[in-house]
Amino acid sequence: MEKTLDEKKIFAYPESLKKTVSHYCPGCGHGVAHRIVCETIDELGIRETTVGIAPVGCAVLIYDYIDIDMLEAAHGRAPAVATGVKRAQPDKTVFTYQGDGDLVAIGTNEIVHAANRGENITVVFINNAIYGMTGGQMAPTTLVGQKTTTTPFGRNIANEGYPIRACELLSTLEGVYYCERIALNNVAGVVKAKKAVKKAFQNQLDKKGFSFVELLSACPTGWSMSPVEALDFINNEMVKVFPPGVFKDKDVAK
Ligand SMILES: Cc1ncc(C[n+]2csc(CCOP(=O)(O)OP(=O)(O)O)c2C)c(N)n1
Ligand code: SF4
Repeated sequence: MEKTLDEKKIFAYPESLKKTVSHYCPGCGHGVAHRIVCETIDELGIRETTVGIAPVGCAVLIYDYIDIDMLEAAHGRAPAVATGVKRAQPDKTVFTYQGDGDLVAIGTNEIVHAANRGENITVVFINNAIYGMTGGQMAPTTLVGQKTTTTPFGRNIANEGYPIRACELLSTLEGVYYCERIALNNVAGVVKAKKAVKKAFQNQLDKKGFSFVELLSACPTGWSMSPVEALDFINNEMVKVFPPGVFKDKDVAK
């Protein structure tokens, strides 16, 4: 049967997303997040002028999946590399794509200072509450009581402290223009995430400043869950600690 116009739009394959097999596990949130970034780049018509900075973590191979210019940064250093690229080539649209181990563990210093400087870059932060790539160790975002390979009895506040909330932390900084968190666990979340990522890129094109989007993302392998259980975990547990919402939007504050 001939597809309707809406169906054609939904099923259209983003030009920027390479047609290749990915290494991500079944049910992993990275694939959905990649597609959201690619649709955004295509819709804004910035494929030839965008530079992405890849993280270290499961998304280290993002440059194999997104058909744009990309650079690889050392673990956690993507905001510093993005700063350099953007300052050297201000006409380029520059974004980082980072996991929670990358962004709020080894790279905490980098993200805080890039945000505080108000760099006109876009950050897509994938919070899956664990170190996925290296075998499911505790991340700063691991929930209290959550079992990981380094907290086999569950994260214990007395030993490991509390989960770090990146949006709450960064939104206190004057340099941040826009900061939003979305749960990537159902269709409504995917639609909201697309809107937020597009806004974060558009802000940069409009020279508004530092824009940050956090996506709560499933890691079924690291969490030892099925893909469906992992989506439920986001819905039932993660959002309690990391509530979705807009933490800062200077457009609205005006
Ligand atoms: C300097 C340095 N330290 C440690 C590592 C090992 N390492 C690779 S990925 C990673 C954690 C990645 O976790 P996250 O950023 O949450 O991404 P995910 O794999 O969950 O998507 C670590 C510690 C490294 N590659 N480089
Ligand atoms: S380990 Fe987790 S984050 Fe990494 S590819 Fe698998 S599901 Fe995705």
